[in-house]
Amino acid sequence: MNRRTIVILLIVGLALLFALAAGAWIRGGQQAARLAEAGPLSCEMAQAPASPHEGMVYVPGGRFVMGDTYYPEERPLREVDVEGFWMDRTEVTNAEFAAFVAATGYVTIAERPVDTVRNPGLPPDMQKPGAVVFIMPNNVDGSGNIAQWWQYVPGANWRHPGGPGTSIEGRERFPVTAIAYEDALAYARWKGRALPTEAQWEWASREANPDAPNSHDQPKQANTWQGLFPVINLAEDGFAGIAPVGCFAPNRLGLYDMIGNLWEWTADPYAGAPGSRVIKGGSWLCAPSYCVRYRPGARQPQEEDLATSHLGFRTILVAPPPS
Ligand SMILES: [Ca+2]
Ligand SMILES: [Ca+2]
Repeated sequence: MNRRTIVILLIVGLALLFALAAGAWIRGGQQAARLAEAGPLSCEMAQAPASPHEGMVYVPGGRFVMGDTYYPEERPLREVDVEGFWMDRTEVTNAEFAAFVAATGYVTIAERPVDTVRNPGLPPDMQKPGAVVFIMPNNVDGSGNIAQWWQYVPGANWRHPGGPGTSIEGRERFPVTAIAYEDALAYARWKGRALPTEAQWEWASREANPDAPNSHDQPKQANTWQGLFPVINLAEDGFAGIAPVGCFAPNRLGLYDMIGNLWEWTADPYAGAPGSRVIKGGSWLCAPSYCVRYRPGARQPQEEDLATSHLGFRTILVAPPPS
C-alpha cells in the first residue's frame, strides 16, 4: 500500500466511525423521545393559593427594565411600568379548552376551511385545514432549512395535535396546542379575561422582581431541549416532547412553565411583521445550539392565523389585588 492509499483508507475509516457515532446519538435521541412519550400524563402541583379568580395568582405591579441583549430583536432595553394583575398559574390545558368548546361550539382556525381566495397560490396540502407540526428529522443536510423539521400537516388541530390518528385522550393536563391568535382571544373573552401584553408577560416571568438578572444560561426548571437541535434530543429534563402543565417548579409568584414547554401568545402586535403577534418564553424546542429564547426578555413574531405545535397561551385579568 502506498501512502496515498493509507490516507484514503484512514479518511474512509474516520468517516465510517463518525457516521456510526452520529447514528448512535440519533437513536439515543429517538429512544429518549419514545421514553418521554410514555411519561407522566399529569404532575403533582403545589396547592393553589386561595384566589377569588380560579386558577390565577396575583402579579403585583412595578417598574422594570424590559428586554435583553442576546438577539437584536430584544433591544432596546427600556423602562416600563406595569400595573398589578392576575394571571393563570399554568398554560391553558386541553381540558380547559375542551370546556370552552363544549360550552360555545367554537371552531378553531386550524379546523376551518382555508380561504384560498385570500391566500392564493398555496400548495395543495396547505389548502386543507391543518397546523404546523414539529417532526424530528433523522438527519440534517446542514442547510439550516427549517422546513425539514416543521411540516404543515392537514388534519392537525387541537384535538389531533400530531395530525389524523393522534388524539388528546388521556392528555387533559397537557397544554392545548395548534391554537391561532383568534382562538386564544376567543377563549380569554369567554372567561371574561384577556391575553397578557408583552410587558405584563415579561414582568410576571421576571417574578415581579426589577432586579432579576438577564441570565443566558439554559434554565434547569423548565422543559427545553438538551442536545444538538433538531437531531439529538437527550431529554435530560425528563421530557422529549411537551410536558403536562406544572411538572417543573413554579417561579416565586407561583406561575408554572412561563419559560419553556410551550411558547405563549401575547396581545402585542410584532412591529415590522404585519399580521404577527409577539410570543414569549421559548418552548421545549429551544436549545443552546438553536433557540436561546428560554429567557423573559426573549421574543419572536408569530403569524396570527398559523396554528403550531410549540405554541399555547395563558390568560390574565386586571382586577384588585387579594385582600
Ligand atoms: Ca425537554
Ligand atoms: Ca410556557
